[in-house]
Amino acid sequence: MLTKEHCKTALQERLLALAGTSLDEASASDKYAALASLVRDYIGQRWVDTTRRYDDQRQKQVYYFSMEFLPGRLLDTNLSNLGIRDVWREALAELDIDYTELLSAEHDAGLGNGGLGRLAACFLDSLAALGLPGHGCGIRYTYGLFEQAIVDGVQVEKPDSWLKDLNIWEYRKTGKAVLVEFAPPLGIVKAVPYDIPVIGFDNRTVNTLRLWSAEVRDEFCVNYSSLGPEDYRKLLEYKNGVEAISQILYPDDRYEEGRQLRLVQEYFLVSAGLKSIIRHIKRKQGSDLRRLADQIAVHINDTHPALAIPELMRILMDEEGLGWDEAWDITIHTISYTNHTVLPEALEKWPVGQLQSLLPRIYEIIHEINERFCAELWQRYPGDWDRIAAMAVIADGFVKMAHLAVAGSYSVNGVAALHSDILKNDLLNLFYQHAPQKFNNKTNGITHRRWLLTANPGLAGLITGTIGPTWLHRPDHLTELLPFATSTTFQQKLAAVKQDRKEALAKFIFDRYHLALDTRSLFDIQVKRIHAYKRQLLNALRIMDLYRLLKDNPQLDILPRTFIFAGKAAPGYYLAKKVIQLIVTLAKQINSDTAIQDKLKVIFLENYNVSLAELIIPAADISEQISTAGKEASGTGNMKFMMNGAVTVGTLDGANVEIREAVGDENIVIFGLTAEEVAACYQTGRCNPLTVYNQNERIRHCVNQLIDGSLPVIGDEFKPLYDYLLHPGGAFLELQDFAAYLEAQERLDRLFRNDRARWQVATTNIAHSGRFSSDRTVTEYADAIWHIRPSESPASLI
Ligand code: 26V
Repeated sequence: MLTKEHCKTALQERLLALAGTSLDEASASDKYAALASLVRDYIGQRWVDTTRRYDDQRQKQVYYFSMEFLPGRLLDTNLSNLGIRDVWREALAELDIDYTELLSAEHDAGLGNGGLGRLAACFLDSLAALGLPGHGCGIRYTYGLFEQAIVDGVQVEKPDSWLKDLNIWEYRKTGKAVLVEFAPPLGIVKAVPYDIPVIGFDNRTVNTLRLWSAEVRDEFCVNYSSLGPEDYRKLLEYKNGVEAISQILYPDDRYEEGRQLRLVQEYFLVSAGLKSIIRHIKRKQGSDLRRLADQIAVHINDTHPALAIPELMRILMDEEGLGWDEAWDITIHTISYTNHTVLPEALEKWPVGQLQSLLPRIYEIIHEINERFCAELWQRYPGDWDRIAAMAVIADGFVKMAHLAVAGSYSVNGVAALHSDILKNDLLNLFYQHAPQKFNNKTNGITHRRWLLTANPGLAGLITGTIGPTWLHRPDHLTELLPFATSTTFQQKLAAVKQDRKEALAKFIFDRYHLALDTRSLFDIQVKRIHAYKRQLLNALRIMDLYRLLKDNPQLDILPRTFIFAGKAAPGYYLAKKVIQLIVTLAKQINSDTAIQDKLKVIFLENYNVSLAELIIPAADISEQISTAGKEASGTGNMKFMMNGAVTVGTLDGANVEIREAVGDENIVIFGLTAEEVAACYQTGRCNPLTVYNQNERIRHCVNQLIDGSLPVIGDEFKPLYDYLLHPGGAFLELQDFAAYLEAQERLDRLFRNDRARWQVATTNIAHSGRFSSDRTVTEYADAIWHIRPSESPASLI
């Protein structure tokens, strides 16, 4: 049993040993490093035991292959999962150490762009919490997603050198390196794994996130004496080329044709990952791989790791000597695939020539997969050339990665019910007709431990104080809060928690931006990547509308609102950057205008990442989830907000549909065109934004502000946004949904005037958020796709 006294002595000893410093002299990062290194001590034995248990029991294990993992900071979660967070907090307090400040010394692990990478991190947390044998496999990028700053109103990108100080959570496993082979000039590259422990909540499970780093081979440069100056240059060039593989995360969540380094990264990940898994299996369970699909499951997070399919074929045939049919049977029973987007610009396809010259053998195998697949289709649909061409893995000079992923896997899933339906009925309809049994839905989830327990300890405490602690293991038990939705005492406590979080966010904003917020105003928040389809522009337009109404009538009776935005734009995404510039411009104009009596404030917070999300989301009154219906595959921010008692205003898109189903119509504010209506709009070309613009004066006024000199910018800065909005068929139906959005905002205004109703809605949302815990999601994957079981029964939990 760890006591406060133990903690205090241990920390001081560790500070001496690690930093050679006493407590009074130690910096926040010294203290962070000392505490984190103690946590390493605590988990070592459990990690070894977990690995041994899986091996001894010959547990089937799942490997989650993903180009992105976005875990954020780990110290707080690790302490919490180990059950020693409270004792450490108290010990630190007695030593006069500010816990929050100590936590801030950790650099976010930001190895992902957004939802897809964060989902992978939530899944790892849930796998470990459920005692399930499941591990992550990714790339150890030297630079994570860029840091965003706003300079003169526009986004600038700075490198995120998250490894410049020691990364305390990783264990370099030199002895477990493998070789990955490319065609010359790249040739053979060494892949070195760095393992990060993934600690289960309140159990003894410690799983592994294995991140691969690219290095030159040891044998590479041998004979120094014979090297001339030219050779040195070449050597250096080669070394840089190899190391570039794991240098940067692509900061774009859209596909750009033929990015060679990206393809190199994708193959590097899958080849290193599969080789190390197979080596492990052979070592522990013998060299016969014919039962591989019963021993492991390999899940590919979108198509980015889809080369796992031909790579597994290659290993089984070329290295293990199996024939095609046997190898194929194993492969398509081992690999499962999740699709995360229907946007055409995010669907990967690689030029044949490029794949062929970088990975000749892999291309040969893909070619054969395509031949056999097309032959199978020909049997089934004789003469139907159009269908076969539309389904082929190789077509028009490209390898279509989604087609490869579907053809080479036994399970294909979408990430929310609506999205999975769109896959079946639209994007992958021909594949669905061909193999309906492969298709299924797994609605996303988020870990309630990070997004409620550690991000919002006040709310977690209130919940436990009200219904007891079972929700921590069983988030579905949060529904026990429902009877308290109308309780005055509970409502008052909930209001106090929300107020406290709003004040914490306001303090951060004041310290950082010198902007004072009215914490009694409604915090109306949209935080996520900046994308046209997510329609931050629609949000900005209604702020422009509201501002104009207030200017015309300063006595207008509205509830004061604070509009908070955050999110990164891909560096090459011109329009997204313009949207940021517009929001920053609005902030400048509105925040300094005394005529509106502080009724509105706007702020764009820089560098949205996991840690900032943990500060922002608990402070939200209103959660903006306003994408064009049918475009947001699921969304996961929507779940984080509801779990923290915010009211959603949203379209019937992604998981919003299921959130509405869970909470009921009266506890969410839905507006706008449905996915079907949107599809019809695009198909018939009936939805011309100009029609709306010409017919609706209020909207016209609003859009005109972009070009008529009302905004404090010089020149035509926002003409591109104006053109975008009015371009027939080009936009994401911002104007078509505008009136409905304004009406939805009025509904919200009415709701928030009624205190009792508003806290009832908030409580109801929290109570139903258990359904959106990733524990539920991961359990569904484990049961229906991976067929893995927990290795310890709940009874044996510590
Ligand atoms: C696409 C690409 C294309 C190739 C270049 C690199 C790259 C990197 C990222 C992506 C984005 C994949 C799509 C994605 O992030 N989808 C989001 O997944 C979330 C988790 O399922 C889901 O909640 C969001 O709705 C969905 O947009």
